Amino acid sequence: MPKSTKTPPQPPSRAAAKSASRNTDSGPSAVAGAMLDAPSKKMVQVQELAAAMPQNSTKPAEHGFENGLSPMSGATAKPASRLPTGSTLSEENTNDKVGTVADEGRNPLVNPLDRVRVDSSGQVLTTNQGVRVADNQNSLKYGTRGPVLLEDFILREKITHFDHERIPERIVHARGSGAHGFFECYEPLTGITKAAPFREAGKVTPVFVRFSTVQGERGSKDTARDVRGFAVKFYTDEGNWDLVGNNIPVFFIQDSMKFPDLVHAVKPEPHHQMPQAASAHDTFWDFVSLMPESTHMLMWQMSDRAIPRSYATMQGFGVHTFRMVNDQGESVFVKFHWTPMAGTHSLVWDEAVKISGADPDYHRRDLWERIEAGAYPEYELALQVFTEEQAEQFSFDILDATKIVPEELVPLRPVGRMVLNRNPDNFFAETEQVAFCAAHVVPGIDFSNDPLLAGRIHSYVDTQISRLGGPNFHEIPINAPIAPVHNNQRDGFHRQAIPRGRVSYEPNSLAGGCPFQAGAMQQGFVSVPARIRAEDQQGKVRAKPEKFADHYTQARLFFDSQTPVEQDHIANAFRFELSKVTVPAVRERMVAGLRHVSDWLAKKVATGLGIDPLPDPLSLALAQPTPPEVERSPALSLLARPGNGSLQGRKVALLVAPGVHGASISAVQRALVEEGVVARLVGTRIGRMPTSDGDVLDADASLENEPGFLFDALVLPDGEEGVAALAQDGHTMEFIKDQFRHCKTILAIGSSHRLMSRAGLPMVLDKSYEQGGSGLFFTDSATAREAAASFIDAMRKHRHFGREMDPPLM
Ligand code: HDE
Repeated sequence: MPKSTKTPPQPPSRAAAKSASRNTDSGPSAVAGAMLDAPSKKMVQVQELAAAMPQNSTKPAEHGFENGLSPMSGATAKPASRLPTGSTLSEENTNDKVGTVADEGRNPLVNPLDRVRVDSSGQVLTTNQGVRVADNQNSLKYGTRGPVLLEDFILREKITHFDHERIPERIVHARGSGAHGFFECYEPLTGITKAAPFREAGKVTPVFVRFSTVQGERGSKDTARDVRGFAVKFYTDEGNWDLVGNNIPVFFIQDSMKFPDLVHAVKPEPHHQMPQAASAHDTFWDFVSLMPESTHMLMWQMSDRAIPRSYATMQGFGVHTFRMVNDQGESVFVKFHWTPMAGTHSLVWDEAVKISGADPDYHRRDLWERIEAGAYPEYELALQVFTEEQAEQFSFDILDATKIVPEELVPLRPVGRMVLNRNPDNFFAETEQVAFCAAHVVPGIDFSNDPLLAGRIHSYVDTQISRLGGPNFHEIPINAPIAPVHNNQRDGFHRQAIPRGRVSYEPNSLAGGCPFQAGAMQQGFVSVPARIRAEDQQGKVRAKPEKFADHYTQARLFFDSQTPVEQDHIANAFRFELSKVTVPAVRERMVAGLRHVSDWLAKKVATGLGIDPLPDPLSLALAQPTPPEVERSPALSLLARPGNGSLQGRKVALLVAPGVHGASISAVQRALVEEGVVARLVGTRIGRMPTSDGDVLDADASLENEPGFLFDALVLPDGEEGVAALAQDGHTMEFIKDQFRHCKTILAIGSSHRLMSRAGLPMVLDKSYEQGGSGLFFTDSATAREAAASFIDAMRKHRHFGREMDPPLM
């Protein structure tokens, strides 16, 4: 063999190494040895780090089905020091702005919000550049009466910022309110899921929750008849999990292909932008009456579920079937249910309409005030867990979002509680900028093949890009996870992270392979290799499974499971909504569809709309659906969940005027406050007023500014002079009538029974009402405190529907 003439690379001389280490292009063939100073040390260590990964050792493992089930962790190499992975040697030059060198493995964007919370107490006003503003009253002018100068950078900065203070509102769910809180797990669920929040008993995970309406714009009323969003962001220690649900467990449509159509139909009509925050218009009913799969959802939407009393008294649902996955990779199907500890409690329609005028912020205010008062809204999370094999036996398809899994078929398993105990500091920064996303899942939670869910997995990230101005919305503090974030995504509008180093790709050797893929062993997210049933026909198709064509069985189940009062309310809601429709054919088509739910319902609605004779039922997409497992589910009634009896956060009006009897009204107020009730003295005017027994009461609300329908119950005072003053004020009569009409608990002390008669209550003299069976109580001043106890107990029933009349007599 001929002797090689090639000379092995020689380490450079000290001078050559020093020189080479200062270049950013080209370089010598060998860099070992001569470590004189930081640049040459860095050059040497970069070479060592790169050499430690001579090839992409995990490349072969990227192939094959098995790897898909359990991907490998990425290869890493440890640098000799922090030098080779840094962007710049000048990082040691710190100052007040750049701060210090990044701590190893740190990403402060995922730290608590403290780092961005601002408190201006005792601080001087500045511009956005931190320049102190000497005069915040005047623009810069040429003389006191001269023209304003373009040079006024302070004015221009202020106005420019103001010009851009609004961002596009959410296309749906624009109107909403949020709160921080926590989720606490009752017991480890590791048998079914490895998801971080369910790993151990007592484990606490921070959450941010946003409740919303769907149809109305950002400034619209809270008490519209509408579905409520119930979106929970869990900041788990393994990443953010968003359970973006609603307060109704089913949806209008079965495939995301129809979502833009649904939303276009329900939103204000495009030509005149009316009506705001209402589904009671032509295009909505035209669409849904042509989409029989929406019938089940319509039953819920026409029920009192769609007009909750408070966010604290409504249920929440994940809607779709999801999967849970354990450490062994075994998966089960799961449905998520939130149940309010305070019980479910709704408004009645007449009340909702009036509230929307007097207090469009009714739910927002209620949520805020409850939290400020320490009456924290609390919900229990329960799961319905079932296997793929069980699901295949069900009479309905679990991938169909217009179907529930009845509790009688798969019981609820309580797994934890959520408490909302912290109001945001800033509505815009937190509630408006929070970006929920149905695609945000963590290891242990996975999707089913629900075709509605699939569209959502795409939609939410996409919408944030235009709403929040680019792809970096995850860095907005409210959206940033508490779990570490390290990846090679870079740049884009409003980027905040300042990544150290020059590596923004993977595989790499120049950052020692970091950040490296976690693989299955280090809690990386691995999708469940969802099974496709052998008997299902394979191939790409645009079609629905057969059971999706059963449009009415569960609509019937829901309707038949309601109490008579609730059935009446549903019929009345259909009547109201359809009466607003201007096209008779649309009304008739809807009534024809209702015939498949209940002929009683169809007839009642038709009568209310003057439709006679009853139209023939619509033709069926599936003539003989599989018989259902369950035909009645009492759990579907709102009245089935009275809650823990707590009255915290409920509002009671105690009417006052100069000359009322002070001691008795104060005694009742004390009893109410002890229950956590917000008991307000509502006067003929606000302010102090003398009582007949020599005391002074201070009314903090007036009959004018807080009308009767804003309160959950009413107390009328004793005292001749005071009662006479109240009787002179027409507001008092409206107050009493609304309280009566809305079936609320009323306590009349002493001579105030005269106010009830004057208001025209028909049954005041009927002794049976004295028993409190209908929530009306009469007492003397001397026994007011004892009567308060019965009054409070009756309030726990929320309402006394025995008094309800349609149409109302007054
Ligand atoms: Fe949404 N939905 N949605 N949705 N949704 C949005 O995301 C969408 C659906 C729900 O408080 C949008 O950030 C599609 C069902 C809530 O910020 C958007 C489809 C359920 C919220 C979007 C659905 C929901 C949204 C608008 C059919 C109950 C408010 C702004 C495939 C399980 C979250 C935004 C918050 C918001 C798309 C259907 C719940 C456009 C395409 C079903 C609670 O991405």
